[in-house]
Amino acid sequence: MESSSLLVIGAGGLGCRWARGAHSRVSSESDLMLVDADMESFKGASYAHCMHLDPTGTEKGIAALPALAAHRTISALDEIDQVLTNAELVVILTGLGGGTGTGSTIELARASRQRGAIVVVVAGLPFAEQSFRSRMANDALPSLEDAADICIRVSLERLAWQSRRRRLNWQQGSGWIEELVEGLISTIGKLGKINLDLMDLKSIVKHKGGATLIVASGPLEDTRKIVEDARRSPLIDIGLDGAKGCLIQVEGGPDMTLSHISSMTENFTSQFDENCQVILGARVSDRLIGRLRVVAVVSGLD
Ligand SMILES: Nc1nc2c(ncn2[C@@H]2O[C@H](COP(=O)(O)OP(=O)(O)OP(=O)(O)O)[C@@H](O)[C@H]2O)c(=O)[nH]1
Ligand SMILES: [Mg+2]
Repeated sequence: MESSSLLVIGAGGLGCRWARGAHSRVSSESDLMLVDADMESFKGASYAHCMHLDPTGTEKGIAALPALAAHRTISALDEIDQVLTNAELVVILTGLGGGTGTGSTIELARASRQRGAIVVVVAGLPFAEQSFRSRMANDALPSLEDAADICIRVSLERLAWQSRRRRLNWQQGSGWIEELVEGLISTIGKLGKINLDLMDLKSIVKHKGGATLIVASGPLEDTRKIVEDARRSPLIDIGLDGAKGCLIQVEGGPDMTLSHISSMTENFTSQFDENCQVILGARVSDRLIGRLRVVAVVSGLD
């Protein structure tokens, strides 16, 4: 797959921070686009396609005005289109509840999809006590879910809580987001032992209902523990039981055998719908000796 067929987009302040972190892990196989009304987000990112949604050049954001951000995104579509032309998979990261990310993400998702790309949105949801931001986020979610193929909600509260529990600061919680994006892009973008590709992802995302993305890893001999971790997603409280679709990639070192792969897959999918469509891929990576990693897109959730 050509590098330009995979595109990571950050929208708004938090989205750009997440996207830069995620892209740094997959920079050789994907492009990066940053969209914001605040120049701060582009500092030191000359390698990225930067879309500055501010005609005056003086703003620090479009607080509380998603509609204005949407309008400015639409006005910039000619330029954005040049980056989207070859994109087959577009991953958009954003934090909902501000003006820029909330307003532009919907338009970016819509435009990418219209041009034939599969669109995965990772959307951070504000803390419940930020009632104004939460309301703005909730108002945007239905259109966003409609515009994207998969919309993965990430509770910022849960992210912060998980980070504290593991004695990381809030910013380090973004490591999980980076791992999700890296997992997705490396699953789709690289050749594996059993290869997965965009057609597989397309057939999984068409199942109706909620969807989520999961990454977990652990020692080769303890697939049960890895599956337990995978089911307890750090990012959002969502049950996987009864899932109707699952694309799963198992990655391990040269010491991984077919029995590791099948034990992992059987464990992971055991609570899913009996007619669940499971698409399996596997990949060997030298840096994973003694370890296994699972990356999964699970769909058709109630
Ligand atoms: N906990 C926490 N939440 C954050 C942080 N930064 C952003 N957020 C959340 O992420 C959401 C989006 O914030 P930003 O990305 O800064 O907003 P934006 O899209 O740039 O929008 P405007 O600046 O208003 O145009 C907000 O609702 C906040 O709840 C942070 O450092 N910590
Ligand atoms: Mg901002």
